[in-house]
Amino acid sequence: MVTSRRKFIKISALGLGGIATASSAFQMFGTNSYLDTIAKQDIANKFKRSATYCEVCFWKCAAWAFSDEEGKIKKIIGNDEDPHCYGRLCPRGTGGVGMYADEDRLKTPLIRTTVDGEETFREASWDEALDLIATKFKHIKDAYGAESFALLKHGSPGSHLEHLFKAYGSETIAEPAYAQCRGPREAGFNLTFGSWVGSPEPTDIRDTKCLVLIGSHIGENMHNTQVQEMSDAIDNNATIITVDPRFSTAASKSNHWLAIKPATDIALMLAWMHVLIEEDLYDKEYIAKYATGFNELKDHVLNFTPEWAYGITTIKPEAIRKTARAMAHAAPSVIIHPGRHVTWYGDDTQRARAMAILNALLGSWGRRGGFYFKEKISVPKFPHPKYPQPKWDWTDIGEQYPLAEMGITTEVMKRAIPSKDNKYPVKALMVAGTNITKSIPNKKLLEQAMDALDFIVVLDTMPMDVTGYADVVLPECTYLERYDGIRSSPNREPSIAVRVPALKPKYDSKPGWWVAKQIGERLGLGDYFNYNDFEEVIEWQLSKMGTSLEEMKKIGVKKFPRKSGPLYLVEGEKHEFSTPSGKIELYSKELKSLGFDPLPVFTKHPEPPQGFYRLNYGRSPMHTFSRTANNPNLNDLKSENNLWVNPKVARIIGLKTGQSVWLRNQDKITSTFSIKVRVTERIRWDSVYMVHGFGHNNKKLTRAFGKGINDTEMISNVAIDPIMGGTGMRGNFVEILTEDPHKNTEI
Ligand SMILES: Nc1nc2c(c(=O)[nH]1)N[C@H]1C(S)=C(S)[C@@H](COP(=O)(O)OP(=O)(O)OC[C@H]3O[C@@H](n4cnc5c(=O)[nH]c(N)nc54)[C@H](O)[C@@H]3O)O[C@H]1N2
Ligand SMILES: Nc1nc2c(c(=O)[nH]1)N[C@H]1C(S)=C(S)[C@@H](COP(=O)(O)OP(=O)(O)OC[C@H]3O[C@@H](n4cnc5c(=O)[nH]c(N)nc54)[C@H](O)[C@@H]3O)O[C@H]1N2
Ligand code: SF4
Ligand SMILES: [Mo]
Repeated sequence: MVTSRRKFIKISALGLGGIATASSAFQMFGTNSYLDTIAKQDIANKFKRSATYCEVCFWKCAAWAFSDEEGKIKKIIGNDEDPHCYGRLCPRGTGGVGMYADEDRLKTPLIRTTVDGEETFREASWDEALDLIATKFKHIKDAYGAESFALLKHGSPGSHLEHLFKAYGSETIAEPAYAQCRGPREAGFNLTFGSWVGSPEPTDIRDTKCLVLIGSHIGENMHNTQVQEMSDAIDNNATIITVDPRFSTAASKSNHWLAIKPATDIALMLAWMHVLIEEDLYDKEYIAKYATGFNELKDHVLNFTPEWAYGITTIKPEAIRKTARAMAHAAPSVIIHPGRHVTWYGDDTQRARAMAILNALLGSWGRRGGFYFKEKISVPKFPHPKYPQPKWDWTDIGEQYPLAEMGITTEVMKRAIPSKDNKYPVKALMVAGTNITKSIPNKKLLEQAMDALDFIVVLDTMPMDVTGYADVVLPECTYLERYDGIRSSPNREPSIAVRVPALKPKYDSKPGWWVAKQIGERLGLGDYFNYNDFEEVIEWQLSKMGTSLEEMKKIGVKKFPRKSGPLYLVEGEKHEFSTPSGKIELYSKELKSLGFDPLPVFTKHPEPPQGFYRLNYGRSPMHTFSRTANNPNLNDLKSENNLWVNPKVARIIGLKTGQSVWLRNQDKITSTFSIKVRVTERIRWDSVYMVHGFGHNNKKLTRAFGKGINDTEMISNVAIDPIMGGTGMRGNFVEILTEDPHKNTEI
């Protein structure tokens, strides 16, 4: 279906629910910069400000935390100089203070114990907890080798613990942000352009004339500057094309909404390639100069006509032709957005390849309004002895997946399950800053692994679900109460940002760097932690970078001039891509030699059986994964998720908006909690949709416990990407239960 903005307004008048939220998501950053400035100056005059960068999600916007004389945080505001936020935080960043204020926070170290035959936690001192952890580290090393102690991590605490693990001799390290998130797109773009997309994505949305979002739901996915730049691009009359089975916020802002049948995107993209080539719309000069494998691609897509794709995708041939022409018209200022959470159906690296190839045909990589060449400044390493060489590491664990470039969480967990031929046994686990029971699918695998592990230690700020599996729980203070590593990220121009504590750690919580150092020292690894305070590390690094902590405390963000060359390809100059051929590889000999399709191929994926609906999930603008559900400020804005159900389905089952239902999936897994229905045209009849991150099952999360359904619980069918080991999670089907299946059981 193709919809223009005018038509969209008509549709909303017909009663398509949720439009108010749809448009407001783009306004959540505020639009009146004059008023903003007054408010900012007012606050700046009254309160103490501390430089920080946000940890509510991984966009890491640089911000100022303003506190009063009593040390209370009054407001968190974006740093005007920051290329990650342009002075504006998203609602989650503004609500970050709730992480500090949450009275459910972990307050003291906890150790698992048995009282009257029942397992429970008892409070412990830091010394006792750290001594116990150190004993376990020593035991694992002596009994199995340091490699058998694995680290699953995410975010700032992860990097401190990664240093500890490497010093100790283990690189059995992984994070859900790879195999459950961006891994396939990094593999797909790397194969094609010889470069990862990375974070923040070097999408030149600011100057684009056409933005194509394939499942990428910017506007609900609140990655700050992408939302702001997209909003500007809309104002500048850029063409927005959204391919999504759901009428997303982005779809509501689009000139063309292609309501694709789920799991068929590769077919659509092959047809787009067909049109671009058949109608001679591709960038011939760019392809001749920079690419290889065009003839193979041309032959490959010869029969993939829009008529062929129509039968698969349900998108009309005229709509496919019209959108392909719109892209070509805007080229090279066009972006086929690579997406971010791309582990969908198991052929995800190939879908990413299709996106990369389309960008190449349109000549958008390295062009204004397409993708710019990012640049980052490297932060000097604080001196420490060389890390020991582990006997095996994450690469060996993931050896089955030839193009995995980071650890695969699910493979690490599989290695914890004892079996005769397990060459890489994982015996103990540290979890830092990731709620693996919600972020890694396949609960059965996780539970089996956690049952078998000798020891689990969790470092978190909150009593999240994962803490329930720990032997020792360590309370980290929030990002507002600690120093962390310097944020250096790739962007149009390199920049750095610092995080300085705005407040003293509340309760008996401690920073991640301190925890790593304390464990390290107990293991005789003091040389790797040759400082008293992390402040010293940052101070030393900043001095090497030509600035100082004093200066950074005042400015928060510092930009550096580009050194790597221009932002875009230069007319008439040669450019070598970091691929084996030095060119953009439309046809991948590397994939071919590894036994994979050298060009993307459409494969049919299973469809929901009778009475079942495909489980679709995504983001809420007010929340980040499972980490904010209990945040008092954000919980106030949205306290539970809803199940989006098409009116046709609602009619068949007899559902009404607001009614509570339970779900059961294809493997007979029943949801622990219920969810309230939202009947809406915005979702196709073959799917249901919910926001990820709700349905918490730890009662200690007093606001979030039992609110809504945890999508991860319903994801037991995982389609593994054979190229890089990503876990495709969108092939799960649920039936909707109107009666409480737990009526006679206690949860
Ligand atoms: N079913 C399903 N699974 C998914 C996704 C999905 O949409 N649906 N999304 C996937 C994606 S894209 C990603 S990137 C991953 C994200 O997965 P995770 O990184 O696991 O994200 P969260 O669920 O937010 O868990 C973060 C944990 O860190 C804790 N935390 C927050 N701040 C701090 C801190 O400062 N210090 C410490 N020590 N801990 C802190 C939180 O309390 C929480 O327990 O999940 C993936 N898994
Ligand atoms: N507010 C907020 N923003 C966030 C986050 C957050 O937790 N909260 N997390 C951040 C992170 S780490 C990530 S990785 C990103 C993830 O965000 P994105 O990369 O933008 O999105 P995805 O989760 O891949 O996709 C969600 C969209 O895909 C659609 N979809 C489902 N199936 C299909 C299909 O078969 N084909 C197509 N074309 N579309 C389909 C869904 O309807 C939904 O609109 O968000 C980031 N931004
Ligand atoms: S996008 Fe929002 S939550 Fe993420 S870092 Fe920026 S302000 Fe924080
Ligand atoms: Mo992600």
